[in-house]
Amino acid sequence: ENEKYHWYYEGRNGWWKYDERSNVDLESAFNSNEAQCLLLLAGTLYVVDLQNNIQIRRNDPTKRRRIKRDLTTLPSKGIAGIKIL
Ligand code: V3L
Repeated sequence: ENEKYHWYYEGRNGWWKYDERSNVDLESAFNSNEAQCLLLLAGTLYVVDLQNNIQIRRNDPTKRRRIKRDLTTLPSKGIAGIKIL
């Protein structure tokens, strides 16, 4: 699909796009007005808090990142840790 919006998580100096599967889950949770969305990212469980726009590692809540839903055309570092060259 060519969706207008995508979900992003914060990197060191810019934003990464979520992988497509996670993006679908986040869109679904967002459109259903759910408070949270649970994601399995590279074998690690994260809670995405959609009210405060943060992603939190479930087994270590000190590990958190800002997230945002923004235009798909936004310049980003890449997708889920895969860099755009
Ligand atoms: N999707 C994919 N990997 C993730 C995600 C996610 N939503 N969240 C965390 N990780 P933490 P720079 C990121 C990875 O938050 O140079 C990037 O994708 C995370 O990967 O402490 O700082 C890059 O691969 C990290 O490797 O739980 O911008 C990498 O950081 C690991 O999970 C470097 O990006 C621990 O993250």
